[in-house]
Amino acid sequence: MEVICKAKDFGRFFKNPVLTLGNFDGVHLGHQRIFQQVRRKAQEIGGESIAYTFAPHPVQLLKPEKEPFLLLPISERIRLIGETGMDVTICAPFTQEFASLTAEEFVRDILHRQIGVRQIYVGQNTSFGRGRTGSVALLKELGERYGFAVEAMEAVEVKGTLISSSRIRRLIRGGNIPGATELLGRPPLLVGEVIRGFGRGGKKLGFPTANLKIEKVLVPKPGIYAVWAICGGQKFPGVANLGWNPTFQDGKFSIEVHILNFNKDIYGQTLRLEFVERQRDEVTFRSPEELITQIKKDVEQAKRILGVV
Ligand code: ADP
Ligand code: RBF
Ligand code: MG
Repeated sequence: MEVICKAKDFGRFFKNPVLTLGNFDGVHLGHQRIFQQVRRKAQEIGGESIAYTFAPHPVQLLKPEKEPFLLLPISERIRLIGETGMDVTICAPFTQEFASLTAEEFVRDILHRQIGVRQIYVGQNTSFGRGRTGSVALLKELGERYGFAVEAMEAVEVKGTLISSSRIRRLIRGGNIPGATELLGRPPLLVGEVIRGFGRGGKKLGFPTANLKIEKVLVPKPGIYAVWAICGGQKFPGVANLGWNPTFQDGKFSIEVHILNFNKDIYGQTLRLEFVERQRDEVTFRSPEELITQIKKDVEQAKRILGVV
């Protein structure tokens, strides 16, 4: 997939562009359904399928103090859009200037003049442009003027309830990983760089843990989780701990994973965790020995969950 992030590059010629517009946070099943439709149409008319998105998220620009709520950092959002088979992602820098475009200006200057869009697919309650006044109705009206078609897609339901990023956030905040996975159409994940911790996992406990530094995103409820850890293109079973290590009174929140049957220095590398199931709450043990006994049980339980006995 081609990724276009610089305003000056938006002007490249696109052949019969079929486009969808949105934040696509989570790249969930609803988004995936829209991408599928965009790709199908592009194939039909011999055109290019384009996802048009923005970064940073408007709320991050306008209210940077707000607690993180995004499901994915922008790099993962783009990577997952690529996995759906789209031809192009345009990621517009969401600047004050960009935010000040009215809905009409956005459609005329960007979608029509720059991209030359032929067909647009959006969700029914999509909104865009300054003051979020742009709607499906406005797109349809402008489509007649500028010569593109617009189709509003029905929201996707799973077991009778609508998929939305806010529902998925609630499930992840509550530690309900299977529930979130069902709506995402993929496992919830965290990505980060492996950093140094207190150097205690391997030496003191016999369970080294790769500690992650992540971007500002929503983190699952603190606790112990069965995960798949992806590193250097390989996937390993693991057991992760999201918490404050209260047994040691660090007072510092950490995201760490013990990778099973693994023994390599991976400091500085990028590690991705795919969450599978929450196992328990983090507890304060009276001694490191008691914690070790519990971690051994956690490892066995994680193996059963992941099916790697
Ligand atoms: P730190 O406090 O710096 O995280 P640890 O004692 O927890 O130190 O050791 C973690 C480091 O050990 C990881 O960053 C990784 O480079 C390495 N390592 C070796 N084996 C493993 C394993 N099975 N799981 C996780 N990390 C491992
Ligand atoms: N620390 C705690 O204080 N309480 C826990 O319940 C706890 N559970 C853990 C479970 C697993 C599977 C792992 C890998 C770590 C756990 N830890 C827990 C974190 C542990 O204290 C930490 O890995 C070391 O202190 C090294 O930073
Ligand atoms: Mg560690």
